[in-house]
Amino acid sequence: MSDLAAALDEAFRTATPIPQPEYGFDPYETQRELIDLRLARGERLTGVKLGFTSEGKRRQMGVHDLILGRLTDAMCIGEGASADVSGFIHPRVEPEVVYLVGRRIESMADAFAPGAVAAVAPGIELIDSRYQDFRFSLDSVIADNTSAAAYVIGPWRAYDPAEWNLGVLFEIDGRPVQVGSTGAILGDPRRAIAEAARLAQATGQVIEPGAILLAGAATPAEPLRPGAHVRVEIQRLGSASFTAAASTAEGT
Ligand code: OOG
Ligand code: MG
Repeated sequence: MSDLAAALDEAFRTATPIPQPEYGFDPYETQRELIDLRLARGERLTGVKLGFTSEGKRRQMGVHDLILGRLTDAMCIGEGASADVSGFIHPRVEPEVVYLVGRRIESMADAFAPGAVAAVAPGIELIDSRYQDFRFSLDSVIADNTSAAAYVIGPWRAYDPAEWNLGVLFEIDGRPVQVGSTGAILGDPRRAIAEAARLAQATGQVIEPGAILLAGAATPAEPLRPGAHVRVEIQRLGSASFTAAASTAEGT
């Protein structure tokens, strides 16, 4: 295993950020090693996530290309739940569209086949860079499993491809903090499954039926403070929310 994968895993487990590496690592290979460490501890893969699909996110983080990360069951926060966030370093939250993958995706052709997407839900992603100051290059954030930390999925609905450009309202403590539209995702979020297929194929992954796909935030991310109530509402799709339980380490 590479030194970088071991260092990122340690940063995750101890909530202690590390300086970002500059060169000498294979981004997707390091990500795979990092996830293998989690699978070896008993976690199970639940799906994949795209990153930097919207201009708002690319501008916020100073990057220019799409990235693919892996999700596990340990990252899932129940809809409406109160989640302990004391184990995160500098968490941020962002609104996501979540797709339920309906068939095995190994190639771009699979992504265009009928039934590739079975259902859709509103979601929230919690990202937490394992690098100091939440700063990274495209390669270093890929190695860090694209900052994936946790996710919430709201109620599933049958997938209707005609409903693709929908309003997004993102609220913290009942106040709107970001407003956008799902059309900001790749210019059309229906492209997400094909982009995920392309990146999965390029990095030697297969997306299994039943996997979830986070299509990438439609707006920039917001810092997550302990105690915050976070909610996303997507037109026609409904809402998802969770509450960040106050950090026990601070005794609050
Ligand atoms: C990387 C993850 C990007 C998205 O939805 O664009 C991402 C980061 O911003 O730290 O999840
Ligand atoms: Mg995201």
